[in-house]
Amino acid sequence: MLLRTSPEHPIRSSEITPEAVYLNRRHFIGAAAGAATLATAAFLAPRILGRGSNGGNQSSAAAGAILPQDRRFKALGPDDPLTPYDKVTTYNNFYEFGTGKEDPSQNAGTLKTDPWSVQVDGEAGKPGRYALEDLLSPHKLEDRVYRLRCVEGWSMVIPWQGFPLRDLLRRVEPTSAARYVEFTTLHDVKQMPGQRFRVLDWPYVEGLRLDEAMHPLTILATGLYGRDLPNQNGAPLRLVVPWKYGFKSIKSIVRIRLTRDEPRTSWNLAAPQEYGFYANVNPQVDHPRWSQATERRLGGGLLAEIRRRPTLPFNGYAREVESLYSGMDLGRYY
Ligand SMILES: Nc1nc2c(c(=O)[nH]1)N[C@H]1C(S)=C(S)[C@@H](COP(=O)(O)O)O[C@H]1N2
Ligand SMILES: [Mo]
Repeated sequence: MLLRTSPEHPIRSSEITPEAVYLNRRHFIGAAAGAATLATAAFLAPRILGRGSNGGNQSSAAAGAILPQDRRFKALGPDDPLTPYDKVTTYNNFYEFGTGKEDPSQNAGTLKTDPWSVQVDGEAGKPGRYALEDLLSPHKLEDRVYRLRCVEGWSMVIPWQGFPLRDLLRRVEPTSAARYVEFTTLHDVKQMPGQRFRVLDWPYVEGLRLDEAMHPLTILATGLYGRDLPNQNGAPLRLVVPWKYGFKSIKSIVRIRLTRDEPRTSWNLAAPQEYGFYANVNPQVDHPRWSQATERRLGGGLLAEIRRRPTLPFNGYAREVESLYSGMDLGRYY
């Protein structure tokens, strides 16, 4: 997703707050924020879902020990093996923690995911600020194995835990004027040191048309491989839209707003010729600077990584979603 102008590695490790300093600061911030939400927390205590703490440097060895991945989660098919937990959690884009693929796993420990709340508002009958536990408690988490295809040409197959976004949207009762949904990531330079660098206009914002948001494939995810989301993967709550390029799957969401107009989205604002609002995976529409016809599957063994495979229309989910776009010129609405 690099822009022409962005530096390769904007965050040098020397610029990151030493751990002891930020731990202290975090304690202080945590205490203040804690007081404000104490009443809600006490009220919701019986319904809390037992989230663990989400360290950015979760040990993948431990995850393997707890979850023999081949037993619990099935690959999509012989051609679509699961991407191992190690790879899923150490090769990421999350520019709030740096633009290198390994930066998020190394730097995302500063993100504090508990307590967390999400503002749901705009064209909704029941707007409000929901504590995360309150937002999640009515919804049953399901396992969903999805392909995720980055616009940069790599892809993974990931077992997510989450629930359909539409379950939440129905609960907040979209008004008849609602036509789009806008999502916003946390904006806090202290927790997200990459936001000191103007590689994007922070906070990260994404959007969907309401019918895309209501599609049963669109989920809000809280975990992967049966564990809480690691910070680098968008803890505590992220979107997954498997037929669109990865940048639509916005991480660490603090606001969900129903709107009348098409939301302005971060990558579209940064480089409108390169990243459209729709961003449906489409092997026939090239990125202006490279082809989108093939991809490199991560975690399918060395050979699979070297030998590129054809990218499928709508990332392989055409049967399920192409009717959403009937009559639209997908070359124009890229
Ligand atoms: N807030 C935020 N969300 C984000 C990004 C980001 O930089 N910031 N990167 C996006 C991109 S480009 C991709 S490919 C996916 C990567 O998701 P993953 O970490 O689960 O592999 O996250 C998306 N969501
Ligand atoms: Mo991406």
